[in-house]
Amino acid sequence: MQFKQSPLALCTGALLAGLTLAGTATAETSIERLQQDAPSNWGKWGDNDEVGALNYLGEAEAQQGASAIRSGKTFTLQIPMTSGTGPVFPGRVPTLHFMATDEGVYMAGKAEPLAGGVKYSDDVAFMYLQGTTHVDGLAHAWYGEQVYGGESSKSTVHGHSHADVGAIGEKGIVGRAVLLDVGRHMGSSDLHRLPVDSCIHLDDLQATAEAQGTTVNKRDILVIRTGSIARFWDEEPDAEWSAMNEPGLCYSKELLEWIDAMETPMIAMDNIAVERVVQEIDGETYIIPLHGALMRDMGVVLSEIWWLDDLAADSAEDGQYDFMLVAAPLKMEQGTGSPVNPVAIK
Ligand code: UVW
Repeated sequence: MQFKQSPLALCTGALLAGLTLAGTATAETSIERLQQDAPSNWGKWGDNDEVGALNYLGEAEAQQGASAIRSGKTFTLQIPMTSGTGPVFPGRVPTLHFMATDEGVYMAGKAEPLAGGVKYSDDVAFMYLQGTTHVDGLAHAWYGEQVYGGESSKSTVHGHSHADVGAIGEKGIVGRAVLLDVGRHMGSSDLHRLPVDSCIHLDDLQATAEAQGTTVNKRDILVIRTGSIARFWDEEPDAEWSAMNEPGLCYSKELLEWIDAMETPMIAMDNIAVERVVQEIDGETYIIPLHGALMRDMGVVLSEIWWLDDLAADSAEDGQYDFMLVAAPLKMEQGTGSPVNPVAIK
């Protein structure tokens, strides 16, 4: 499976499709049929809600997070932003970083030091907002003609007027998180990685928690490690690996029902899409079906491309898999997603 069009071309195509379909009924899609009896949180937090399951995180949950702090050790969980390179979803390009002002500009006589002699540098970045470790706004993925909460998918045109990432930036993400190191529990014995093409199911999460001695509480943020994203920095890159065959969660009704019952506010992972990008369900091929189920229907916030290897190595050593998580996406108004550098405090 390959993406042959750029997202911009896809966007234009979608707009054209929208124009030609105006006024005509749209055929029911496979995901619409699949999700008919699946959990939905539309309306649970009011008609205009834009942050979904993050509503589960309040003052009590922030205190739960603080109670998980034992040593005070901190870990930053963003990958490095290196100009022109980095793991991104197919069709996106990594961040490009340019210097606008530096010593070279002064040397060329194109800028003068400020009065008194101070000089300064400036820079500019061109970036997909999902081009590094990021949090997705709830309207970032949808199916049919409605985004999270039932708002029209036309609310995404020219910027999200509903459920943008700015709403999540406004709220912030603070709570108790648990690391489920599936890569260590079920993966290779040296790098503790899941093989390509692995599907993570609910029983894998539960077995990992049990092996770690970790209790997953209601309203915990789930941080799931596959070991996958680290392959990008291997000295000898794994030719087998691509975004399309990365290990990730796989769709099942049991998984959705467990996440619903656990009141999970957010799922963060060290892969490109949280889930296996391409999945076979009941003999049909789906691409990112959990984005439809979790994000659009349940309002569960998804966050990807996390750097978890240092935190995981430390947790394997001290046996502490719960921690306080603080993550503040940018208040990018109308944005689909935002870069984030989450901080775990143990
Ligand atoms: C897609 O998977 C399309 O987007 P994201 O990486 O933000 O989830």
